[in-house]
Amino acid sequence: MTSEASSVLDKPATSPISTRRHGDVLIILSNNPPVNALSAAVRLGLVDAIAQAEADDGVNALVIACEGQTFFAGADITEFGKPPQQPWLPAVVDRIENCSKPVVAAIHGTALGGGLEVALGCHYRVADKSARLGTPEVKLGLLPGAGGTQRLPRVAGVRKALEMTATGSPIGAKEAFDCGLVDRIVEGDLVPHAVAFAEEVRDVRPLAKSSERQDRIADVDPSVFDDFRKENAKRFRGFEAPLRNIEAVKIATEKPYSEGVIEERKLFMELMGGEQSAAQRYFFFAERKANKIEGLPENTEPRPVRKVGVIGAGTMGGGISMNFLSAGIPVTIVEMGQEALDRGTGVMRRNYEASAAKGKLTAQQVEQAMGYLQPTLDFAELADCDLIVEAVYENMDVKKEVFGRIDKIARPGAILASNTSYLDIDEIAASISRPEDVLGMHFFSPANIMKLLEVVRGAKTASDALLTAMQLGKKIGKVPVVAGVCHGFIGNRMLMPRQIEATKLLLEGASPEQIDRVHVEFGMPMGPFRMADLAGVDIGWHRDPNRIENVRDALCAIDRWGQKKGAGFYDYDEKRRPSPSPVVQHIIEDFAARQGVERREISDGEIVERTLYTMVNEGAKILEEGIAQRASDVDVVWVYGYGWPVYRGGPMFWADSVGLQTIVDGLKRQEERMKPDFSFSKLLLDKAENGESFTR
Ligand code: 3H9
Repeated sequence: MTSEASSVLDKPATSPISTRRHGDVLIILSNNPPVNALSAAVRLGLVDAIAQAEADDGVNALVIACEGQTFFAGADITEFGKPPQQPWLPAVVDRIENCSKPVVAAIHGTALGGGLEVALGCHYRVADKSARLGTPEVKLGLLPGAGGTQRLPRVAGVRKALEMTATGSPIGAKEAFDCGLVDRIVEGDLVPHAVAFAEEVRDVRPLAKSSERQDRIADVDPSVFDDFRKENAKRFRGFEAPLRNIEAVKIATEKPYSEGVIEERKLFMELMGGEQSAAQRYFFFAERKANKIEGLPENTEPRPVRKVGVIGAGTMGGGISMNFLSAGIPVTIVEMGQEALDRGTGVMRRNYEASAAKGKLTAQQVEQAMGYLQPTLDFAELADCDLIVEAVYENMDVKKEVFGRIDKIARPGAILASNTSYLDIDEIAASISRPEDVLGMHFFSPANIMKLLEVVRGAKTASDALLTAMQLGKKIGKVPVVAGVCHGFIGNRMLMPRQIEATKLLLEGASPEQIDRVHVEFGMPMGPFRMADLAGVDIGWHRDPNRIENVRDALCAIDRWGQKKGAGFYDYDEKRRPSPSPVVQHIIEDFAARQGVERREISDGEIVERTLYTMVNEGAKILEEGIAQRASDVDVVWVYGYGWPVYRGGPMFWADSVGLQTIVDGLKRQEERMKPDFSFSKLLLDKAENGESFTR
């Protein structure tokens, strides 16, 4: 290995790695904020420190620990795709494992990915009781590529290694201890505990090398791999990386370590070079970028939010409240009548209890969350709230009336938010005396579960109000994205062209099943018609069964309101399984005949062009108009709000993969059929013509 030579040549002036002695234990400390990613300088420093320990007869054991918020959170993702820099992480981990003196990892925060692999290279692992350990590479479309797929099953067992690598979910210190991944859990000052542990094991030989262990991988029933794949088939649908992780762990049980790591590397490089990992790595940074507000004046400070008011205890109001309650923020929830209030709070309690039944919460946590809730019929009780979220009926007059009431009650400086999905925030703001305090907080249903939060910035929204809503969103576990004011903001606005074209395609000859299948094969959780049935075909219906202007009206008029009625675009059996409906087919054909639409065979390709390419076009308009701050924000909205497959990055990243000229060509092919509903985004045309892209 050339690393020792390069350590002399390339050593940075200030290394993130430092060492200090405690008796005969050498403590190697990393300080590479924010997350101690294993960048080149860290890797180099580690190798040098190991060499220093080997050369020093006064050192009998080593501790590797990190300063700051966390143990190594993985390889440095910003280095991916750039020319590799020596020493490579796999070699660093091998160097640690082959150290002739015992090495103890002292883990706090999160030991993730390459960080866990470093810990697995150590001969022992001591963890703080709040530490979390995991291999999230799969979420980047990768697998642990520094020996992790081969060492982890040898240390933690095959089943645990499968779960950790293929799902990417981290485990807590206790679970890690129970499966053998951690040797000791400690509380309080971590490094002194790790040093004490190192002193205990300094003379133990042979050294416990993870790569040499056989006990956990011997006699493994080979059916475990297929079973695991089947159990998780739905979760892994469309993704390449989970399957490669399973394959790599299986190899660990079939081949010697030295061969296993070669296979692991091959699989890692294949994934790294693939489009899915590129999309997932892009998305990792897109999600983090979304939290950054463009043009925010320097020194903007968030307003304190100690108490939240929610108006409306319906499905949305209840779900919204739960987010704050779960984060320990008291909520005053207001309703018009006692019955609606009781029903709403009852649903919230039942939702919490259902989570407790699944083991996600303790009974005590349920009571604690519900204890933060103050239900009331009295609007005046909102007076001491720092943020008030309105979640009433989606109608401008109703919203204005509610805002008018809040205006009279809310304390000065309180942020006044509307949960509207479509309506004009500026119009609402203009109707009260303090437009600077008004913004949109558009939660997605079910609001206690869906991660997306569109924070809508009105023309007069104060910077500090916007910052507060964004930070609060993060605090309650959401992924907040800034959106400008327009009909439907980012997400729902892009849904509209899809819906218009999907409905037209029905009349022209496609079936709901065909259109839905194309979307599911693309990777969406469901197609537009299954989604309509789930959400309710009657949403937004004018409620007049004699006024039939489109297929949707016709379905509503005969009570086909979707899953809740057992019939919508599909028929549903008692287990809510859908089947094609001859009635619907008849309605569609009847409408086509009445409107003189000639029916023909529709290709899957046309469906993609008319429903997905049009979304890209709308996304481009959204960018052009400044409704979204950046293309990657559009992608974050669609991945978190509508289940766009993350392995395709989001609509704008996907458009770049397809090629913008190809998108434009496809739209031109369909332009005549889509008129008058369709018009081109100038930004899309310009970018395509200049060979540019949205996200790369
Ligand atoms: C790997 O290890 C491959 C190996 O198996 C094989 C190699 C051969 N690199 O999330 P936050 C940045 S793959 C570079 O907001 P939190 C992040 O972009 C890696 N940068 O903080 C952000 O920057 P900015 C496997 C990284 O407290 C800042 O740190 N590991 C990395 O909410 C703060 O991040 C993972 O996938 C990184 N690895 O959460 C773990 N990680 O401030 C990924 C973070 O400029 N990381 N940054 O926007 C995480 O899951 C979370 O960051 C963590 C902290 C839980 C650690």
